[in-house]
Amino acid sequence: RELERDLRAAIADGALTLHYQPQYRLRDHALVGFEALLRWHHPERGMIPPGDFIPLAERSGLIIPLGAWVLRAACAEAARWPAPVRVAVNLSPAQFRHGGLVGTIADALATHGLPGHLLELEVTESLLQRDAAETERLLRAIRGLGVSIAMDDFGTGWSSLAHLWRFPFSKLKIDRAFIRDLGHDPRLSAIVATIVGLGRILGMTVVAEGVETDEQARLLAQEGCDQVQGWLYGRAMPAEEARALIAAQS
Ligand code: G
Ligand code: G
Ligand code: MN
Ligand code: NA
Repeated sequence: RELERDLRAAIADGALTLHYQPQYRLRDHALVGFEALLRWHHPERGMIPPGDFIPLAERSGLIIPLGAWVLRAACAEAARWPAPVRVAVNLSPAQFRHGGLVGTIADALATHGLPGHLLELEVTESLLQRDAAETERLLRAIRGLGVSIAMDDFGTGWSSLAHLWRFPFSKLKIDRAFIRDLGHDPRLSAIVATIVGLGRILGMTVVAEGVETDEQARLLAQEGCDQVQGWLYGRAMPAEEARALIAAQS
């Protein structure tokens, strides 16, 4: 309860910030995007990681104003970047159940003058669990804004291939659970190769998350993975650092 009150205040007084983790194309190491990740600087408890307050925000309904804030802040930032690099924003299923999501996204783009193709939204497999028809309608409306949609944490959730193929995803993000032991168990290389092949057939870009070692990167390149994200390449960083990184590469 107390944390909920604090979170409500944090949204109002700017105690929340976004950090940005870089994403690279594996083929030529071009910087292609950043994933925006929430950070909460709590006055007494210090830095609270999103895993500790996103669930609370989802339960309390605060995810609606919070999610709208994240969309606006990410679009505002990306609109100022010195080169056309895409920003990815995580969405909770609750944001899809609440009316107004498509309008919120359109407003965030329009307000800051960010072209739709420079925004990507990350959703998890749990989104596909309920009311597939309505979810598909919303995803298509979002695509209509030029915005791309990524399936996050792919392979860990309710990964029904029956749904995957007909939803308008442009990207699959292989969950880091698969990447962690890559190189220790050849079956994981086979799983990665299978996801890459699936992505290719469905016309989706495949990204590996949680890449920490050169060996993992080597195996991912060998299996034809398109993009990478992880500590090997860069941690989530404050906005100024992300901007400097883009400027340095362009
Ligand atoms: O930054 P970190 O790896 O601790 O993020 C933990 C989790 O919190 C990730 O799974 C990420 O998807 C989620 N998360 C981070 N920022 C946001 C956000 O703005 N909205 C939502 N819904 N989830 C987020
Ligand atoms: O949206 P998602 O839950 O995938 O958010 C990404 C999370 O993964 C963030 O909390 C981020 O801090 C974390 N992360 C990003 N790169 C790495 C990595 O290379 N290794 C590990 N262990 N965690 C990572
Ligand atoms: Mn994500
Ligand atoms: Na993820």
